[in-house]
Amino acid sequence: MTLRNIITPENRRRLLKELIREKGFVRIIEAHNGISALIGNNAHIDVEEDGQTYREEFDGLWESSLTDTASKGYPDAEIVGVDSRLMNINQILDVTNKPLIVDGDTGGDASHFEYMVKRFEAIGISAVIIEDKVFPKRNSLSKDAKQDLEDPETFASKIQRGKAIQSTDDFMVIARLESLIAGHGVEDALHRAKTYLQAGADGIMIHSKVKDPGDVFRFAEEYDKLCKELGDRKPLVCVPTAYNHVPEQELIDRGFNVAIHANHMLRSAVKSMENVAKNILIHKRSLEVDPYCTPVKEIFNMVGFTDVKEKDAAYQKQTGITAIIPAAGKSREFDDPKALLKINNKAVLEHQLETLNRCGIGKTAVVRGFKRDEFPDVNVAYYDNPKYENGFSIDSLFHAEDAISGKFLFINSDVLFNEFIIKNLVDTNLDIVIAIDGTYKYHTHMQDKVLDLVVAKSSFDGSPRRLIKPVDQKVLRIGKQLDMEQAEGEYTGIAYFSEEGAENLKTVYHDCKDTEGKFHEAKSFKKASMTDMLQEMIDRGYDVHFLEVNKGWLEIHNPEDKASAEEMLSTTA
Ligand code: SPV
Ligand code: MG
Repeated sequence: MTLRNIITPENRRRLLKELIREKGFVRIIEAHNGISALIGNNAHIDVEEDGQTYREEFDGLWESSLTDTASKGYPDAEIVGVDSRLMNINQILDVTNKPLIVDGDTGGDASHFEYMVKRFEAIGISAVIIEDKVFPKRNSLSKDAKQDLEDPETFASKIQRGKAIQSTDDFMVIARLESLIAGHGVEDALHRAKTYLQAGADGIMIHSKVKDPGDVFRFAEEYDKLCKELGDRKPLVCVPTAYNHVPEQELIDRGFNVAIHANHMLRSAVKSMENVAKNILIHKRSLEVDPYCTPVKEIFNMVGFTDVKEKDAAYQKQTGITAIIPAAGKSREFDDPKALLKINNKAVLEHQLETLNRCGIGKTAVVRGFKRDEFPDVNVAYYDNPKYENGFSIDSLFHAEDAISGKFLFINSDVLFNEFIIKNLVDTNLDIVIAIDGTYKYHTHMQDKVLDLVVAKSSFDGSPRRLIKPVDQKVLRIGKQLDMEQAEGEYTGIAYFSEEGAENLKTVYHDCKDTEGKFHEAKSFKKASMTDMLQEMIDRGYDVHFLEVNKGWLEIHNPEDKASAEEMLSTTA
């Protein structure tokens, strides 16, 4: 889950203002660490109304000083510093994609606040709320803690200095009035609201610790008049912890734009943890607390462990595969083995290895012959075929028979290919599947070459081509002496064998090894190429599937191909 909630700091920062503007009212849930933030961010319910279904969720998150400090086992009295708060804030930002409002306590003195604004804005926080108490403040919900209010002018100047530091229009500095908390009444709150708005505050939060919302509502009514007088309606924020019997709609009707459910994620977790801890002590085992515990599987899913597992498995699928490249023979067109031809200063073999590495293919075996000593010192298992002139690619492949001990990719030494060809071949999960290209008919530059063509078993059932799956695409005939018009495509020289496919290939090879005379299109079995072997397997009833790729590969057949490969690689580098 965690990698799924992705947003840039810029996009997140502007969301709060946008949501308030669009919706008029936003609902915010407290978070104090990664997991509480994930839960708050992703919580939703589907509501049915008049035959329509719509989704209810929170619009953003509140990083509370009370719950941040309590989650660390500390009192809420500005003892925990900004750096420690930022650790939790960053956890929250890491796993969510909704706007975050941070409880900045008093903001410290004006200089402290300037630094706070700079740091908070930079990481994508949408708003900081600072309260007009004297540093170090005490939590506002306490019945009997001392609550010293800051001089309004001093607090206004702090707001002004903070606003001067921010570099975007998106970040909000919201002034929190503690007049009702300190017992100074609605009039004092209104006077302070006016002073702070005139100093540049982007909104006002009115706080109260009593059950009766009367004063808060009276303030809201007067606030509306004040804003009219000032000619600008800035958002009004409430924290309905003490008066939580008031329904959301009433808060909306009374003119509030933001309601913060300020500590409920931590309080509910604490209650549940206490209950669970006591019950394990009572029952001397944990069975009885199972109903109060989220199943591990759900936690795995919530925090992205399931995704990690799935990606590991997908990667594993590829790391267990060996690529085998027969590169022993001479070529008529070049002085060097094709594997060693330099394409933009790098041998074809090295290009192949880079792509295989990117696909997570763990092992590569290369069969050398001609100019064997010139092969580079790279991370492959080399096998040698000293009598390479007597044989061809199947002969070379079976010089590396040890490497055919599970799933493997057979790759001609003269093809360059993209990752997706390899990944798609492996993903077919088929026993034998070859990559073919159906566009060869349009490639005039290849007309000097005798192509390895593939004729498909006619299984066309009328469905659009793009809907046909590789499992339905079987090869009927493969080789050079086929009719181009009947052919489905050209074999790219890349084939994938599952464990079973590899076993079957070995069985057929050993069965045919002593064949006298011609072997399909080859003069002798020694001279057989992969296409001859595949034809033999098809004739024996094994399925050979094909996957159409149509781009992303290139065979270095002659100097012109080498030149186009150089051009292609230099433009995609
Ligand atoms: C917080 O959540 O830390 C607050 C709100 O500041 S209250 O605890 O109600 O003061
Ligand atoms: Mg607080």
